[in-house]
Amino acid sequence: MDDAQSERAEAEAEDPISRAIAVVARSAPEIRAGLTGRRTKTDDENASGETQLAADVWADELLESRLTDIEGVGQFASEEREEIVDAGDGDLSVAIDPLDGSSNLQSNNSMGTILGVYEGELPAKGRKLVASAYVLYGPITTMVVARDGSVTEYVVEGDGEEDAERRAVREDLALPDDPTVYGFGGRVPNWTDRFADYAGDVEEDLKLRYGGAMIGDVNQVVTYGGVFAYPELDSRPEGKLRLQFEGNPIAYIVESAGGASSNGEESLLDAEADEIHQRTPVYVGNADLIERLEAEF
Ligand code: P6P
Repeated sequence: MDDAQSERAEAEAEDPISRAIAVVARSAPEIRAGLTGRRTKTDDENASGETQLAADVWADELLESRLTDIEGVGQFASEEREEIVDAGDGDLSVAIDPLDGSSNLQSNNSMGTILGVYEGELPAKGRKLVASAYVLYGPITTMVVARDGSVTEYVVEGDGEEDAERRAVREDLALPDDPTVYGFGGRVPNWTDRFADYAGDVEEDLKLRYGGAMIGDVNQVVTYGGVFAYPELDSRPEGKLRLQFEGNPIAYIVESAGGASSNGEESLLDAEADEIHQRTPVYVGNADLIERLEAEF
């Protein structure tokens, strides 16, 4: 590590937000390396009633121990845990989805880790985010970080044993002006009429890209432009995804990259946060596609 790198590392060591991001980056190759032997289902369910894989529990425990160790972090919350963890008297709260899309592990498809760093206590509105990031376990491991209005994509390299190296490959990342892809979750027969109408219009113009893990699908939108939705459903008007762990951090990234987000009425970042595991419809992507949705809802 040269002098500049060591100075940066020291600076990061001081700043708790940078340290939280660095912890997730450093842990990514280890999580990736640890997936192979942890594809089995446990007998337990998470707070959202989803069966946990061994990998969910393991990634959650790994990140909990490292993130709560950061001076300045006062609370830790995870999609995989019922309760918020008290981490001391820090002013920051970290909310994670340790292994988003873990059901894709069985089919060996992409998955992710999501991090939201909030000012103050949880549950919190998305406007309280001071940084957010996602790791994408795809053919390679990448990490997209939003902070101070700017988005950077890194390639994360490491064998899970050594400290990971993070190399910026796209800076000031912005959604392309011309959208080309869409990905809509939920079963079509369960879509509300108004979402089905919107989807019908979008499908005429864009190409379907839906892989069943939000991070893989959102990264398609961030890369090629378009829209991702896990919409309101007739059977589940509140949708499936969690505001604190998925909706807010992803909305923060997409809006920082020049896109827009919505819960059908307003930016996800303005949605009231009443309960740590509350669900929300999620619509993120190019601003004109989100404006069209809100105009039709
Ligand atoms: P479905 C994964 O379980 C997840 O939380 C998101 O990553 C993903 O977008 C969605 O659920 C997939 O849900 O109903 O298509 O399996």
